[in-house]
Amino acid sequence: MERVRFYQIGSYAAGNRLLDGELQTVQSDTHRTNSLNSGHRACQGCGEALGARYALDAVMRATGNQMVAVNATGCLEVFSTPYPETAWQVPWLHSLFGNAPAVATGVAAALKAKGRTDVRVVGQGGDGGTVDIGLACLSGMFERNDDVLYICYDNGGYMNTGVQRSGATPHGAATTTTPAVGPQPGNDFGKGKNLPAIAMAHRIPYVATATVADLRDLEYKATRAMEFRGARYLHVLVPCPLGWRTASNETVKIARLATETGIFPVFEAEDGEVVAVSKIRKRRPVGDYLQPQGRFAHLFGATPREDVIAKIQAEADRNVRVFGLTDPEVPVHGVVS
Ligand SMILES: Cc1ncc(C[n+]2csc(CCOP(=O)(O)OP(=O)(O)O)c2C)c(N)n1
Ligand code: SF4
Repeated sequence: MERVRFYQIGSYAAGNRLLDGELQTVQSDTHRTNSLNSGHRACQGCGEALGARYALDAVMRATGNQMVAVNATGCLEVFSTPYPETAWQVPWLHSLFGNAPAVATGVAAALKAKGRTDVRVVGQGGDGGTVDIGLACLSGMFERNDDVLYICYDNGGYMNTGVQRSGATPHGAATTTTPAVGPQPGNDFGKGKNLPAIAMAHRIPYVATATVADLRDLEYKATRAMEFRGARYLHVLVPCPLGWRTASNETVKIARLATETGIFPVFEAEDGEVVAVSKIRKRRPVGDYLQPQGRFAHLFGATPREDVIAKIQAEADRNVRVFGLTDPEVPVHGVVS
């Protein structure tokens, strides 16, 4: 007898239709935009493709389909728009690698000048485009409090051009520019940027983090962001099977391990202050997250690098302490189980 298969587990797409309309997820709506349509050329299991579709579909619903997206150069742009084709079913622009926040600002300004404040603007890009080359434009967008939601899809490297290190590459990870050689293999400790913290320091109305492990939470945060006017920032952890050297069917599992270990804190902040965090119900050691990833394989060889793993554990411990990820006193938004 053939085993019954349950498709879309965890996507809240099918069974969710039984709920009241108000409570239904965006993906359960058969009339949703499907902003990033099938036929694009992302790798199998690409977290960025998954995250972008959920985020933009949610924005489309929140705005009554009145939205323009501006994309930085990177995988999301390249795999979705091989000329003359496009997988986007929303108004979408691409200009350069580093100027997406500035172009998004310009689109918002033009819409305002035309009196079209009903049309909302989303800027988006990978972590290289956002935390490195695009940071000046993004900081300006934050400082001016321009009416744009900017979404960073963080896969921890410049994946489109061959897995080079970015300012968001995790410490100890091997990339093509931080190889696993020498006494301190992989990406240097003590370097890099925490962009959600930088965004919060601008005291913009809304900053949030999310992962593709909790797609309902991602939909919620994209929707919530559209309730604010002014600059908003959403930082989404999106595993990349190619660059992380993970199995393509483990993208969601790996993202979940990032949250369960405390490596990636999931929270919301308003006007620079944390207002909600996703709690970790059962905490796991960072090794559970690191070991399935080829980019950390050098830490688990014949002589495991316990010293490096301990440093990464200390970073996770700090996140848990700073965000109160296991502390019942800190306000709860969701639960990471
Ligand atoms: C000014 C400029 N420098 C370099 C490039 C080449 N380039 C295109 S995409 C890319 C990497 C994008 O990385 P990231 O923003 O992290 O997005 P990902 O591909 O990882 O999603 C680079 C370096 C470019 N297009 N423009
Ligand atoms: S390289 Fe990574 S980010 Fe790019 S399409 Fe493949 S899985 Fe997605």
